[in-house]
Amino acid sequence: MTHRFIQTETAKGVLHITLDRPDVLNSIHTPMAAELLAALAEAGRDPAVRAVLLTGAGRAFCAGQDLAEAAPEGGQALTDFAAHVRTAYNRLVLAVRGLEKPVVAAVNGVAAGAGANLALACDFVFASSQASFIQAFAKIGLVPDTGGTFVLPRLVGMARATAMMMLGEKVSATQALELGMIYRVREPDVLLTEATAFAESLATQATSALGLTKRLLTASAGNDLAAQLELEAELQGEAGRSADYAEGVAAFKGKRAPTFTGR
Ligand code: T3D
Repeated sequence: MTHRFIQTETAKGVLHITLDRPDVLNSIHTPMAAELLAALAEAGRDPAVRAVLLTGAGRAFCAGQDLAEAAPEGGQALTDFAAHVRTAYNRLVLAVRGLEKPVVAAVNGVAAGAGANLALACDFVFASSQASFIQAFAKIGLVPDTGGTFVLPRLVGMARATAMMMLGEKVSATQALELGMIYRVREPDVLLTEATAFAESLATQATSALGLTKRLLTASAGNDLAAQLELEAELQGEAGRSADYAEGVAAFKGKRAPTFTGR
């Protein structure tokens, strides 16, 4: 599939998605959101894809909503933000969280507004030591979206999330790591290589079990203990019927490394 505003390539089981509007710091407009949604849907359908790596072209990861689309000079502004958020950002977050394959973000530079929260929706966030995270919404009179008010308090606690979201201050990659917002910080020259190697390694693991694990972790936010225990039992039943479970146990007994197929 050809795209105009993202690049995609599959190699070694990893779908690489690069947000590709570097002149506007990969800010998201409607056509880019549609391409990203289509790529994530395809990742779910394609058994050859066993992990996804999301990054940005140029010096930024993503500056959030394209403000030239939202409020164009002399043009037609977006008037119904609620509808826009529902059709673009809500769907993107649900696509990332609903994709039962690991999604790794390689945050190569600034991640602002919806761009920051898109990164935080991913399963693993690698960030360049030059990267930063900005809950930019309050600075332009908007509220946080793209799942930020759900994810960020769970990652860093309510007090810090409130400060980030009400003050809109820049959080460096190092601070983000210390606060438990992200998984790894790497120097800019090795970020993509290391995040790619990590995603390729994930793509050799028991993909269906990782996908079910993701479903459990996502569900845990809304379940009570009894419901979560029941879901664990149900999904363990599913995992126990997988080819990867049979292979994992055979490999353990044979004292060899497993060769998982993802099924
Ligand atoms: O619409 C709805 O449905 C509501 C949903 C909203 C979701 C959201 O994401 S709201 C938040 C939107 N994003 C922002 O408010 C961030 C705006 N950008 C910035 O604050 C800064 O650009 C950054 C802190 C991210 C980076 O600063 P800096 O100094 O490194 O770069 P810069 O010079 O500001 O930007 C470089 C270029 O990118 C510049 O264009 P130019 O002057 O070279 O032609 C700038 O206008 C452009 N750019 C940056 N961010 C955006 C953008 N263009 C359009 N939309 C952007 N979000």
